[in-house]
Amino acid sequence: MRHESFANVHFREFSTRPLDLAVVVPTFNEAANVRPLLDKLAITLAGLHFEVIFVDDNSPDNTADLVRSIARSNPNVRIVHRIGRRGLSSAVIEGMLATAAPILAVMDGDLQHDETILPRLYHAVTSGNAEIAVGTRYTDGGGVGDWDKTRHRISRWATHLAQKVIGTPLSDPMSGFFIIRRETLMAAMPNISGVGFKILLDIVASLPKAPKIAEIPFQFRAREVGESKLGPLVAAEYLSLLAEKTIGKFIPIRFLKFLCVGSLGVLVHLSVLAVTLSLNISFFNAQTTAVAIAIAFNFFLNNIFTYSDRMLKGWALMRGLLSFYLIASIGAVANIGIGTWVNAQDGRWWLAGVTGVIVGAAWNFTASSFFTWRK
Ligand SMILES: Nc1nc2c(ncn2[C@@H]2O[C@H](COP(=O)(O)OP(=O)(O)OP(=O)(O)O)[C@@H](O)[C@H]2O)c(=O)[nH]1
Ligand SMILES: [Mg+2]
Repeated sequence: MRHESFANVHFREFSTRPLDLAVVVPTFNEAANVRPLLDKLAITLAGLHFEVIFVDDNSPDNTADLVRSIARSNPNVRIVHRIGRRGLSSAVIEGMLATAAPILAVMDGDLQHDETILPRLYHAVTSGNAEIAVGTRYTDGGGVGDWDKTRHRISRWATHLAQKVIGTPLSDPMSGFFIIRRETLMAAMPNISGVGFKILLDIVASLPKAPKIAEIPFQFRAREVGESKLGPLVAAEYLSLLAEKTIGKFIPIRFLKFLCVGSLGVLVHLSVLAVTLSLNISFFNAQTTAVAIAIAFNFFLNNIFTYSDRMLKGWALMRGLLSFYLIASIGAVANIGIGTWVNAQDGRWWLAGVTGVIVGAAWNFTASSFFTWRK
């Protein structure tokens, strides 16, 4: 079998030599691409002592089992198998932290990245010219193959946004194909966000000082087997990453999301109040109904938006709703109590109102992140 030869030759020749390079490959449903990728890497990287680490999020097509079966007879192939989690960036981070190699390559598992530029990327970082070497689709010689107009436009727009918002020097900040020195990665780690799918942008924006970057153009190949994972979630997580790398330095993005949901909750509250009052119900009953509905609205929206990474389902969802009702009730008491106290001290009604709201929101956020959506 073809890749057994990869196993034997590779291990026999290099087992006494220290590791030069690790290639980290995030996968989700890429079983059909695993063997072809290993064969291509064995040819391109012949001469280097490298290992390939697949990080698989429990793909239904059993990519992880396949990699494990190859790894059994090939110590240069490894698997990090994650269960109950998704996300390309966090997968890549775990793969990079799971190896001892001094130089780390990251590439997709679907054969879209042209592996033949890996030696040039490797040379760029080992020669001392760069700390990060990136395969780019947006300089002369690079390209995106047969993308349709819409995808092209979205990608260009997202690239501009990253360049404007973060001021990154990368021509292709969305690229998932690069090689980085271990020290450079470790310098970025304390600030890394790990959200979403754009790990290169995350790393570069997390470094305390601008890294030396080399860019090497390549043609992004068309995907032949397997399915793309692009979709609205990828787009939403991209915007979250940009927010985290900008205003996120001053205020937690999760708290901002919580406040956005809370503001919508106020609109829901007022709408329900208006409708119930128009039905000739007493104010007390109308207000109680509005509060109950607004709290449930906040809970469900926070569950899919603010805490999408810890989303509650089934019975946990019901338990979460109850705990959120309890927390929000305490928040309301704190809001009223503190507001009344400030009003008595200061006399400015609006200041008292705002202080009550801030204290209530901070309590709701902190308590619910500990009890309702605990990690
Ligand atoms: N571990 C892990 N890998 C993922 C996840 N999402 C995508 N991947 C892998 O990351 C790589 C890039 O994902 P793709 O869906 O191919 O993204 P893309 O190349 O930008 O998009 P296409 O051109 O449409 O293929 C592939 O190897 C995927 O299998 C994930 O949630 N977890
Ligand atoms: Mg792809």
